[in-house]
Amino acid sequence: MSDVPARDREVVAGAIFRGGRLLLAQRTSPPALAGRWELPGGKVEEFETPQAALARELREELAVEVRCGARIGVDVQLSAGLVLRAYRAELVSGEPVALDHAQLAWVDAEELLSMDLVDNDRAWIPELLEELRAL
Ligand code: 9L3
Ligand code: MG
Repeated sequence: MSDVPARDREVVAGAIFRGGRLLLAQRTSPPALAGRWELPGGKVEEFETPQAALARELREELAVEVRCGARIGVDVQLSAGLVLRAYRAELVSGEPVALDHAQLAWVDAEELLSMDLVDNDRAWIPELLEELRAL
């Protein structure tokens, strides 16, 4: 046993803005989250940076290349040892397609408020709205 507390494992999610809209993706799993909308992303692997993980996840899930930008919104504790963080993601190449989700949607500020977002991602609504309304 070590006296050093383990760092939280991180789940990264990407906020892609374009033309005054934000990209949301509709989950297919687990059953409790299927049908609900999220910022796409996933777990950071061991020895991987959050930035590299975001690029890998969005490549796997959306078939795009992104540049990971600044953090946006608060840290969301998912469970003991697992923390969810959102980052801005700038599209470098490719057009997002739903490889892992049911469908994608580009939403404006009003539409964001009407989407059935997963509970964890609702924590970021203030910053996402602020950004959308400034665009
Ligand atoms: N999660 C929540 N909001 C998000 C993302 C990308 C992920 N925007 C949660 C759902 C799962 C866990 O994090 O419980 C791991 O995500 P994934 O690998 O199933 O996408
Ligand atoms: Mg995912």
